[in-house]
Amino acid sequence: MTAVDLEFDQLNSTVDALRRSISNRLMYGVGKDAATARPQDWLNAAALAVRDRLVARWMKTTRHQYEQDVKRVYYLSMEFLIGRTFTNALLALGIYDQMKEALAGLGVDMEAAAELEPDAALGNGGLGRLAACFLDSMATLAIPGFGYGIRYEYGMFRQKIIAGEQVETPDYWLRAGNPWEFPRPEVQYMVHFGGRTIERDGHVQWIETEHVNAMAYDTVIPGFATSATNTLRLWSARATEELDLSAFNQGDYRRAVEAKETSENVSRLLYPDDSTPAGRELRLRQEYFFVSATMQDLIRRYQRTHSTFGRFAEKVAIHLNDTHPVFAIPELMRLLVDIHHVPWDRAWKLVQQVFSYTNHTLMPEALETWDVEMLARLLPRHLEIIFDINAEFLKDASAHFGHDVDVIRRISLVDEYGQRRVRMAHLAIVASQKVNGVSKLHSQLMAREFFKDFAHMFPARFTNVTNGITPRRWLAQASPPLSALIDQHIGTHWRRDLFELSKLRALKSDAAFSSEFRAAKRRNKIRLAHRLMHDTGIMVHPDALFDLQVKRIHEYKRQLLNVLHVIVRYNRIRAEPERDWVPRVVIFAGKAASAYKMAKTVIKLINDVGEKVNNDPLIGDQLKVVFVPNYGVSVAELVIPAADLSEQISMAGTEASGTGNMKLALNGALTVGTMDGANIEICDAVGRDHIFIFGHTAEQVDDLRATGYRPRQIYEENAELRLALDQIRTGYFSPDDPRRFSDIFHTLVDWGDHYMVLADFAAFAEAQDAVDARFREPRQWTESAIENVAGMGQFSSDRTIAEYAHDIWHVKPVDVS
Ligand code: GPQ
Repeated sequence: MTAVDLEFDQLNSTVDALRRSISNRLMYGVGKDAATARPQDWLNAAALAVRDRLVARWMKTTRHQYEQDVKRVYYLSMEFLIGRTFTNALLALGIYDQMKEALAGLGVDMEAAAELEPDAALGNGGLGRLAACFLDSMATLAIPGFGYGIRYEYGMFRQKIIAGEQVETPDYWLRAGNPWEFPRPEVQYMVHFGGRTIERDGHVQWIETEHVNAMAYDTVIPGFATSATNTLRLWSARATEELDLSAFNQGDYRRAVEAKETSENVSRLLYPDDSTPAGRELRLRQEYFFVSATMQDLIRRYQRTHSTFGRFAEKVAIHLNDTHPVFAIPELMRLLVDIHHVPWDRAWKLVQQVFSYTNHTLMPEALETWDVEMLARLLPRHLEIIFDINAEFLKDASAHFGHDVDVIRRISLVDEYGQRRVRMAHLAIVASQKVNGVSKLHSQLMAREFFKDFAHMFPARFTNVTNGITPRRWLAQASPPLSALIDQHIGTHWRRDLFELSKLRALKSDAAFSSEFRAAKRRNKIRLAHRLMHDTGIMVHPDALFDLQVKRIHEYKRQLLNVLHVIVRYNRIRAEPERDWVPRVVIFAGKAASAYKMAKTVIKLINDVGEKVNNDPLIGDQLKVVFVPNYGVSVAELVIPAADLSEQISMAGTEASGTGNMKLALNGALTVGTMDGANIEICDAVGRDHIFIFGHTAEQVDDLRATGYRPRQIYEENAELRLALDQIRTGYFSPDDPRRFSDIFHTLVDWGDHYMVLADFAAFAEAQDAVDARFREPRQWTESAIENVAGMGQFSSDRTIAEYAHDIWHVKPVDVS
């Protein structure tokens, strides 16, 4: 920042200046006066005052980007799981304390008001939250980037737990208005569907289509302690004609409105499926809708300063966050070839230079494919383009592999087994200059197993970029007590350089530091205990070990393994209630996809087990089981800082990376985990002595499957496990409906136990015994916790983004000084 900017910023950051701004914004922005304002109005007024201060930086960054004609990154994602913005923006601007005082002067409790802000929950889980962390890091590192996505009117559903079951309610997050966004009615693009193609004058035309407009909404993304910002541009569907006038004139008002409603449905709601493709027509429309608008927008931006496409690849990098935005590839081809009349070969070269793709899962059932017939109906021109790309690709592949029909069938962009389907991951790989996985193990499995034919053809294309998380939200904002303690000892710079945390290692045996460290954790546990009491009526003791498994409910993540251990522990305590057990609070949180029956049954089982355990007078405080409803970014910010133990227990080879594992370790929780995803790198970073690793490795999983896995044998041989499973099967936890959980039993014992829960059970229980033993030694435990925090440097999303910028996008920070 220049001296003048700094002075301007400082003037605007005083308590007085803020108080004046808030009063102004309340009056002229919200339209209320102090006498009638409700807390929500004050929050909106304060948010507008903050936004005003961001806008000055935003304009400046945009101007510098334009003047320096920088290369920009376009980060395309169907999901951005942002959470709340208010506190985050205050911390980024360095005006948290001033704002608190200004609001107090107006009679408003800032922390209470901040709780009224709804989460922007435009995502399902890890993938969407990763995109949000990336926006934060791109802005902080001054990487010229745009996030592009969909402005869903309804975000991730709200989860209520009623009688132990998940009940979904709609999340109309825009109800009270959204002070962070700027509608851009002047930025609209038409998006076409349906119709057919013809050839005229040597060019293909796509005709007789229906259409909908995509209108832009922009949100400023502040960088932390820098004047650099970025933009998140989300598209909202607008009917191309307000009303179908012919219907209207014929007196059919209902039909006139209906057509408008239908076309605007495309941005109405987020599909609540995590790692499972929805495969529905509306989903396909959503995917195409947002990438078409985005490609048109970025071409227009490029053409403002360039008259030919000669420098396109020097100025543009387009990143595909999983396969959901992959229609951007044929759409860019269509725009270049059909609209801008670039010859096919040249257009294809450009495409291959600008795109890059991140894969986020290898589970076969999670890989996205689209039915050829549906594509022919909805996107006929794109299907032709995909076929043409495929024809050329298969020629190259034959040249590479010789005429090996098996290989050709495996790698074709079109799956010809049964009903023909386009394989979106294959299209992404063929069109991208770089393809990456999200942890070392995941990237290895990708190149050596799942996409090995592609890796053989294009060895230089495959790479790894391990995920990361933003320390601003996940430590500075989520845990004020721990951040303040760290600041006192090593200064505040860790927020921008997380490797600074390694300095904490020198303090790990310092008795005074350790006891303050424990006190910080305890404050976070008390904060959570109050909320649990309030929300669930369950009383927990802050001195107990807080054991967290918080993530989407999925069989591969193995919440069932955790529940089985809880039941075994319960039985053990009941058998010897007088022994001095390590008291535990086992906390679960997470949503189940609305159509995922087994995941919903797991939620019910957790709640039924909790009901039994929590009300058993023999157990008392030695064991509590809590299901925290409506897991999302804000709930995560509350529960993660309170964790002692982090459960990362997916079957090895299934969790691409995980990012909750990083957030929990950063907050001083010890991990009990399998050698899966980023757990392996966390293990290396914190040291084998400070993490509890158990279970089959990915390789051992494969071997076990190859030699014949027999879960029933394990059931028969392990008495404790057998008792727990029999209790589930016979209704011990569900006396009102004894057969409620019989499918869970059979899935594990008789139907193959696909995720090898029983195979890892004994090792898991042993690891949990080691956890208890360590927890009995508070000094040792705290030392390990400090080692965890100290080792998290490499898991900052700043490191991740620096790698993408340097190795994949080839973009440099913009100079904003
Ligand atoms: N992930 Cl494919 C999602 O959250 N949703 C998805 O649709 C897919 C992946 C997760 C993945 O399961 C985690 O292991 C990763 O840490 C996360 O993406 C971010 O890469």
